This record gives sequence, structure tokens and C-alpha cells, in this order.
Amino acid sequence: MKKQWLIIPLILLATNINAQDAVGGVEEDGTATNEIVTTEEVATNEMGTTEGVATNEMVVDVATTNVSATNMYVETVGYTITNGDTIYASPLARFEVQGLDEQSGLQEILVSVDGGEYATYKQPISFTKEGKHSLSYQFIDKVGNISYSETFSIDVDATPARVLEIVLDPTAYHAAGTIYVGPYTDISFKAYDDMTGVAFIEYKTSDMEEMSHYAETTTFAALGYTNTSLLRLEYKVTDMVSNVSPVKSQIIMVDATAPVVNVFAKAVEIEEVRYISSRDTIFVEASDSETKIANIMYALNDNDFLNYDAQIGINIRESGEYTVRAKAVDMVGNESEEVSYTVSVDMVAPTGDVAFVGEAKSDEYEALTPTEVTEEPATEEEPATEEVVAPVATPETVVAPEVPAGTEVDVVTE
Ligand SMILES: [Ca+2]
Ligand SMILES: [Ca+2]
Repeated sequence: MKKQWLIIPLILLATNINAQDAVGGVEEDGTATNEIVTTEEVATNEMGTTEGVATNEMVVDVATTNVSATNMYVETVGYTITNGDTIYASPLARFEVQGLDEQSGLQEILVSVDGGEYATYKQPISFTKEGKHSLSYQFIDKVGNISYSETFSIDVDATPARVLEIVLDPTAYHAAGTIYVGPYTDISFKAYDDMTGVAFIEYKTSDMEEMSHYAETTTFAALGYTNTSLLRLEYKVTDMVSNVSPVKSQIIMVDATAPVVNVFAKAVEIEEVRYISSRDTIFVEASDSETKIANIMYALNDNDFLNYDAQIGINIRESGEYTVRAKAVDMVGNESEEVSYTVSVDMVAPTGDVAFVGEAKSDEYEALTPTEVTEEPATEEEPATEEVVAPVATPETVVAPEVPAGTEVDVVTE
């Protein structure tokens, strides 16, 4: 007597049916070594035990079990994947056992779950607890022949990806629970799944209606945020057997506004020329309405920009006309326009003369009081500073009156 047993768990049947369809799905660049096969229609259940069971099983042949977010390739996933001889399944996967007897006919299928007692198979079997499971089965025909038992193993992945993070480059500026980014900050995601790997990440901003597959690094500007705006970014990750993480969300402020810069000094303006002395400091102030100032820079005339130190300011020790150029960068990298400020450094002290007042009738004369009209000699040293750009003139040249007050001087006649 010759008996043929056809033992075909449906999940394996699906692999064979669709193996050819999968070939075209391989990426040309070779990074996607894995293939996905979807089964639109479940093979007919000859046992007639399916009662509207929506079995939509997919088989993915994975080379490695862990797929990082950087080489994702899958757009949809099912409830199982195979990796070599191992079948990974989500708790939603259902396993059907089919048998065929060509002579007397199949009487019964016996199944044993996780090494338990054999019992009559009635309906597809699923495994809810994470970890290794086994499913053994035997067939009995109508005249009492019993097949050898077969067993296959299933690893159940019931856990969504363990890691899911937004990666912002440059690193965001955090303040008061909000994170601030620039419009050209790079957005990417990091995810990791322990057992079956990450299939795909989806995200949406508050202005997007639906979640979109994350495919590659993008920017807020690319998502339409070129102006300063507040948004919520939502994202989730799906593993290779359809376990979906909870949706995470983050409020993000896109700061697209550059700082405002102002240059000033205690100057005297005469006929549209600003004059300062060599002892006057030029200051730069900058403010940012969204974040903070990260850096202020200044340049004298055509020189290169230097970092501005608010404690020191800008001190020019040589006479002449100077143009200070200044700009500032905020915490998310927005750079202001350049602001220019032109000054004339006046280092020449006034001079004075003495002249008679009234007629020269006596030997008496009045001296114009030179102490009031001449520049005071510097009484204290200028603070030593590294910010001095112009070379320091040899000890400050103050033209002090040669004639102390009260001293007799020669009469000048003109
Ligand atoms: Ca998982
Ligand atoms: Ca700003």
C-alpha cells in the first residue's frame, strides 16, 4: 500500500506560490538583500475550517534578523517573516495546517502546541506570548493510517521597536520643554527592534494629514517650514512582523528669523560724521526674538571677522575713519545681515591761544583758561585688552598745554 501525505502548513505554501514574484522587488544597489512577498489571497483551506478568517500572510525572506533604520526597504509588512529555517511571527499571525490523502481520504489532523498533548486540529493557531513556540502535527486517514509527526518552530515577536528617536542635526536648542531648530536642521530617525528588525518609520507634522513613510534625511524647510513656526512632529515605527510602536510626539519651534544687530558708541555727530575719541569703546548688541544669540562677530574695515567680546567691546587706538561691520548668529544658526557703523576717531586735542581782551592799557592781561579747553591728560591707563585691533599708539598722544595755568606767558599779538 502506497500512501502519500501532503503536509503543507499554509505559511510555507505561501512562500512557494509567491517566490517568483519576489525577484523583482530586490533593490538594484544591493543594500536591500531582503525580499517581501505578499499574499493577496489565502490559499484555499481544504479543511474548511476557516470561517471568515482574514488571513493575510506575508513572507519575507530576511538575511539578518535585525534591520537598522538606515537600510529600511519594506513598505508593508505582514505578520510573519522567515529567516532561514526560522519563522518569526507576530501574535496576530495564524497558522493553518493542511493535509491531503489520495486514497481513503483524510480523517483527522492532530496538533500539539508547545509540546503539549495532541488534539484534533479545528482552526488556525496563533501564539500570543513572545518567544519560541513549536507546532507539531500528524494526519490520520479514514482507514486508520497515521503519518509521522512533523514539527516546526515559531519565534513570536510581540514587542514593537525598542528605540525610536528623532535625530536633529545640528543638535536642537532646548528651552522650557520646547526644542528649537532652524529651517535647515536635518531630521532623521533612529529605531531599533530586538527580534525581527525595523520595517519602516512613519511621521507627520501638524500640517500633514497623514503619516508618511520616512525614507531619507529631510529638513524642516523641505517639509514647508521656511518661516518661523510652531509644529508638532508625530512618529511611529513598525517592525518586520507588524508590531507598531505607540505614536511619539514632539513640539518643535522652527526659528527662521535672524537676530537683530545694533552697533553704537558714545559719538558726537557733526555734519553727518560720527566722532569718537580713542578712549571711546564701540559696542555691538544683538537680540533674537525666538532663541538666543549664539555668537556676535565684527570686522574692522576689510579685515576678517573676529568674535566679539561684550566685556571688552571694540577699541580703536589710531585716528582715522573706520567702518565696523557686525553680524550675529542665533542658537539655531540663523545669521543676521551685516550692520555697518562708520566712525572717525579724533585723537587731536584742541589747541588754544591767549589774546588780549580790550585795549592794552596796562601790563595786566588775562589768559584764556587753557585747562578748560584742552583735553585732560589721561590719568589712568587704558585697560590692557586683546581686542585692540589698531596698533596702540605709543603712550597716548594728548596735546597737553605746555603752559600750566597761572603761569605768565608772552603776549601774542597778531
Ligand atoms: Ca519586534
Ligand atoms: Ca531667531
